[in-house]
Amino acid sequence: MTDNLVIALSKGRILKETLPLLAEAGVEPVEDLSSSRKLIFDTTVNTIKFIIIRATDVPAYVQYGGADLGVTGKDVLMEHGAEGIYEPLDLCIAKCKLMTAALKGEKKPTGRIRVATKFVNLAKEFYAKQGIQADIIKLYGAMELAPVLNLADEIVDIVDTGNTLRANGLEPREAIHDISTRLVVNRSSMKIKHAQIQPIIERLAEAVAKRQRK
Ligand code: PRT
Ligand code: MG
Repeated sequence: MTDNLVIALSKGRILKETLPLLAEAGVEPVEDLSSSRKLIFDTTVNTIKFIIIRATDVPAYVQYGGADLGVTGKDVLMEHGAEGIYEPLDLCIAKCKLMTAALKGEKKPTGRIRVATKFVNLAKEFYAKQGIQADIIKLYGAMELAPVLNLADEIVDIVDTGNTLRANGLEPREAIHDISTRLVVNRSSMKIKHAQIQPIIERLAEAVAKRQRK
């Protein structure tokens, strides 16, 4: 008996880099993802389906078994928590850093600090470890605006080139974590569908290793 496998892919910037790796591992969508409004897609392997969802929703789908496998950022995984989720492979794509940033040249406040971020848990943990009292303000995007309009003293956000920070008069301060995209697997799927999942992990690992050698 063959089981069906659902792989949850993050739409947005990760998707473009994920599809070539999956193609090398032998799984490709049978139709153009970008020109469709569908959320679930057949692939060249008739037992494998892709779902295309927000990066931040991938951990929940994988944790609760809505999807057997998933692809999302380490930032998203750390913020969500790893319960019920196995993380067998670093895909080494969409690399960036989770950092604090503040207005250029601005001194860090001496007492409590106001921090705007969408990474509430990671920010709390970071400032707590430093013994700094932080009031966390949850935002869903455009974190860079918060210090400019004096909503916050610092932000915790993803930084790649640093261009977005600079364009808004901010500067990077402390690096919190190195981030890249990970393959994740539902823990019980890993046991029950091991024979199907293990070869996919291995072929993806090979595709990643090939890239690293280039
Ligand atoms: O859009 P949505 O709310 O669904 O989610 P999202 O914006 O998090 O999705 P998406 O597709 O933009 O990013 C998904 C994942 O890509 C993140 O979770 C990271 O793991 C990874 N990633 C890699 C990045 C970046 N690089 C990145 N540069 N995610 C976001 N950025 C943003 C950053 O937030 C900032 O606004 O790009 C800007 C900074 O880029 P630089 O080059 O100007 O520093
Ligand atoms: Mg986005």
